[in-house]
Amino acid sequence: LAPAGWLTGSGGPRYLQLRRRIQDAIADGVISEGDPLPSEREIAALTDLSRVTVRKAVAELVEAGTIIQRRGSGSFVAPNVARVEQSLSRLTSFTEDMARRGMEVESTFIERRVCPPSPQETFTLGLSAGELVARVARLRRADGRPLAIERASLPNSILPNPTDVDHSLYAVLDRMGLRPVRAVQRISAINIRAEDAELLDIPAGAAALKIERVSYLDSGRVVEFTRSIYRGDAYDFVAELQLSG
Ligand code: 16G
Repeated sequence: LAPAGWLTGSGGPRYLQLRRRIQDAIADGVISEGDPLPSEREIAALTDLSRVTVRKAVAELVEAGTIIQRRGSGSFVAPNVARVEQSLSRLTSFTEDMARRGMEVESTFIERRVCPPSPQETFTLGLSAGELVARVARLRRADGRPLAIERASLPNSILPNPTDVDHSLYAVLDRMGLRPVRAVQRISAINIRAEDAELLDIPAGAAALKIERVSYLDSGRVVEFTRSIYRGDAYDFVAELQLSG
């Protein structure tokens, strides 16, 4: 193993010194995004620190999101992801939001079919007895980076062919004159489950936002019930508040 000069130095409690040196090495570009970190054992050998000290420094960096640990393959410098700032007051689509930022959207379909609704879909979409639901579930990327998983359910009477959704769901609704004009959105914090984490390329259990959107036509009819998982490290939701009076 080549001696890594950036791992040695002095000042303050030992694990904090090590933590700072690793942070400095990242800030200075000595090691960058996606680079593997030497193993705890290697760092201990290189620095003459105990493995307990090394583990403590690394654990703090993992906690801070600077380092990512993948079971079986070690530790890596976390990608320094730019955050997307998203307004909470405009009823726009993912495609429109990303286009406004000059970003290119790609979607991978996870599910796109007509099927019997779950009780929650029947209730939320206000389906009549026997009415089917159209489901469109997608992994959504902007400029190649996976940002969200969106699972949309619509009354089959509104979306007869979910396979019509090849790019933007709202563009399809627009064409049919069924673009929602109002929506209620609920945002909650979650720790992402393993299968969603894998799709979004983040560690299982990482912080994420679960967003439920129920959208309505002018007539009051529900158009969509969408459950989305957004990466916690990629999104800021911003709302403007006004003093009511
Ligand atoms: C947004 C909406 C989602 C909607 C989608 C349509 C949130 C949390 N979700 O991502 O409910 O179905 O846009 O996007 O904002 P599309 O027209 O690009 O398919």
